[in-house]
Amino acid sequence: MRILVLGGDGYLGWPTAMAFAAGGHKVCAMDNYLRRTIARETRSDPLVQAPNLHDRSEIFESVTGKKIRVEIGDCTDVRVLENLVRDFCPEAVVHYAEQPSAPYSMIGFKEAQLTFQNNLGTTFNLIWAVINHAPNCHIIKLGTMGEYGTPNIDIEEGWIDINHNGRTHKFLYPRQAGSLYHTTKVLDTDLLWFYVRAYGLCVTDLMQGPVYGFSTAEADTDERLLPNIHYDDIFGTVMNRFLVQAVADIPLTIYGKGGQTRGYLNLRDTLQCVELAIKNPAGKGELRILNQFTEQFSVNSLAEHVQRVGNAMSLNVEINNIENPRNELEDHYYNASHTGLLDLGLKPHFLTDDVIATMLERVIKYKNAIDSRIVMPRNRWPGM
Ligand code: USQ
Repeated sequence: MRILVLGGDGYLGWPTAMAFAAGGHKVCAMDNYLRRTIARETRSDPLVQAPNLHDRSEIFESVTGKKIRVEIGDCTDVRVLENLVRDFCPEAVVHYAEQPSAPYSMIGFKEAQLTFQNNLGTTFNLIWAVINHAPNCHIIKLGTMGEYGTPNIDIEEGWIDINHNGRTHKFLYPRQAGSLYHTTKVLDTDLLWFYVRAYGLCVTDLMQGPVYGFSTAEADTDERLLPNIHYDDIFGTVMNRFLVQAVADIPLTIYGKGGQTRGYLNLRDTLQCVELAIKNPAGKGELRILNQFTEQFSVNSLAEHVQRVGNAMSLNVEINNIENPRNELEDHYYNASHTGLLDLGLKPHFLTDDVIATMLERVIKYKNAIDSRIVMPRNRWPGM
């Protein structure tokens, strides 16, 4: 298939591009280096500085013999995106081209505006590029479990039947996100749902939880192909942060009480899920929503697990409940359905002791590169 990966330089975008190219698909990876720019501006550099996208693609080709076409361009410019879609004629587009950090989106007006304009702008332009130049193309959009927030009822997979005054109708499950970043994803979903109804687009919205891990088939062959490993307070997701903290002798930074519960998944399972979505496309005129995670954990349980495995490896892992820089519930009900991807054939890689030990070993190799100044939260979110 011809697969276009928007945001192809990202933590998930680059491994996705490699996985499809390795699988024999024709892949084009597009990126405007927004994450690299923000990381530089906010002093949030990754553990290993990845080669630029052209160089990554050359290294990938030298290792595998397979090609990844690279386009450096900004999806908020509709002409750039339309030209690419017209030229490449994708049968599937995987859309990661968004500012992905909740903390960044909460710093102030400039950061909120960038997140809002970039995230909504890219989705809107992609929709129109597909309508005009590839109307049968399957859009696979990376949404987030954070769209649902932490309601005091079970979270369904995208949709819910509402019974009102004796009549029933199916609606998008209610969304109430906790950051501006997550709210842009709510708006993305509404935008896609409108254009699915209006133009019969074919869309899969993947509601993904926080991802952890750095291991993929390609990265395990050659470390120059590693995904971006962020551990700072802006781009680092909680599990990756804990792994780096454990290696750097920094007590694990549990925000507040640590009862915050989310659905987590291994990076390898992100790749599986996206592949399953592409192999089993949504129908024409369908917005299919799949909750993309494999296991639910509280922050406390993640920290205790890393501590136990780390200490067995002779690391001296401590835990510290620090003041929560975010505005979120720290003790709440959480029970989210996630059967759709399992039904499509997902075989989860669970968070076992071995998985944690392997990730810690990988981080230990780069211990000297850890910058402890970028670990603690540097910005407080506004209160209510
Ligand atoms: N947390 C800590 N200590 C830390 C970092 C985080 O206790 O040092 C807590 C947070 O307060 C939060 C939970 O861990 O309650 C998860 O935080 P996170 O930074 O791993 O995840 P989040 O900011 O929600 O965002 C990440 C990705 C985002 C994706 C989202 C999925 O950056 O792109 O959409 O995970 S979800 O969380 O399900 O919305």
